[in-house]
Amino acid sequence: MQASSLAAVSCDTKSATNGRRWAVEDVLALYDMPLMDLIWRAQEVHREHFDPNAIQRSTLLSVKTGGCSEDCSYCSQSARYETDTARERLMPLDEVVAAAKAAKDKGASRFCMGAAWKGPKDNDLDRVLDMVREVKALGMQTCVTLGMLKEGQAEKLKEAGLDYYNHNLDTDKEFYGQVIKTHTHDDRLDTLDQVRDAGINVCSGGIIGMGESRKNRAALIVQLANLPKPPESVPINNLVPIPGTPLADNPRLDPFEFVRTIAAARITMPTSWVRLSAGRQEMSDELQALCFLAGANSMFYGDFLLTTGNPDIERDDALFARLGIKAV
Ligand code: SAM
Ligand code: DTB
Ligand code: SF4
Repeated sequence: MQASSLAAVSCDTKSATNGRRWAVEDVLALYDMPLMDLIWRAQEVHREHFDPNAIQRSTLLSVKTGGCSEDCSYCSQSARYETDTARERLMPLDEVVAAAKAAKDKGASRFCMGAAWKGPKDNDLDRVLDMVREVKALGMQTCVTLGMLKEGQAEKLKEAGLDYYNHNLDTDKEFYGQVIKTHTHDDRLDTLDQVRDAGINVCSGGIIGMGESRKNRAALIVQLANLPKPPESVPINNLVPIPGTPLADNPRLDPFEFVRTIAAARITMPTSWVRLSAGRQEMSDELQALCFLAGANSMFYGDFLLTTGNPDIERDDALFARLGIKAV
């Protein structure tokens, strides 16, 4: 490795294993590296732990859409903003299972069911448990994102066969209150503890491009990497601007800053799957390839995310073929 521009960064690749505590300054130093050096460093870490030509694919389904009590400034599903997203009840089980089967047939290995709740009521959770059992029975990995959990709910999800619970920290604790006022960063951490204690894999990441500073982005990465155990899966979402929400007209982030964030996640969480998440539809194939080079090795696969679009399957399949990437 050419040491010159890398020397300023205090940890070396070999010691960047899970268990290390990161400081915001360490991660800011990663962000400050020349992009080519940063990507090289991320590649080194990536290749130590993963096949660099394999990408995991999850398909998302919004099983309960809109009407959410929370005020997350980016979200199409908050009842507080006038968006184009129509409110829908919890989907019937057979429709969810049919969607999961279709996703499996198209080549997704995990099915992720999302609900626009602050958290699930016990009777709603019972219906989601049936969904988890039936999707698991198809031979797929299961994931749900249902908001904040109450005591005992994570254990029920584990018993039903849940593999992953997605619950993002979303942004730096310092910036959180500027984006969301109806719950706190500590509330999010509390649910992550419950998920971890129940023995479910943790999927937690964030959104960038919401007007946060680079320091806020570095702090988010640090807060994820310094969890007692880093999340097994780390989604990095680029803000999808939703008309009607407070962030609708937010200035777009420099795409290279997105790539840097992926690289920082890869380097600080070497054994985690880093997911190139929302915002892919607006990205060129070349930008996505740069994200994979920076260490992203998982993505959402299917024409829709929750309420917004995702690249269609044909485009993704063609991209994988052009890059020589295999799906896992
Ligand atoms: N209500 C649950 C919660 O907040 O955890 C689950 C659903 S919520 C829509 C899941 C995640 O989607 C959020 O944590 C956020 O990271 C992401 N998300 C929502 N709207 C987004 C947007 N407009 N752009 C990018 N990511 C978004
Ligand atoms: C995650 O981090 N991103 C996904 C999933 N977890 C649930 C959701 C992205 C939502 C993008 C906006 C929408 O489609 O509503
Ligand atoms: Fe509700 Fe989740 Fe959207 Fe926040 S991000 S408004 S909690 S659905």
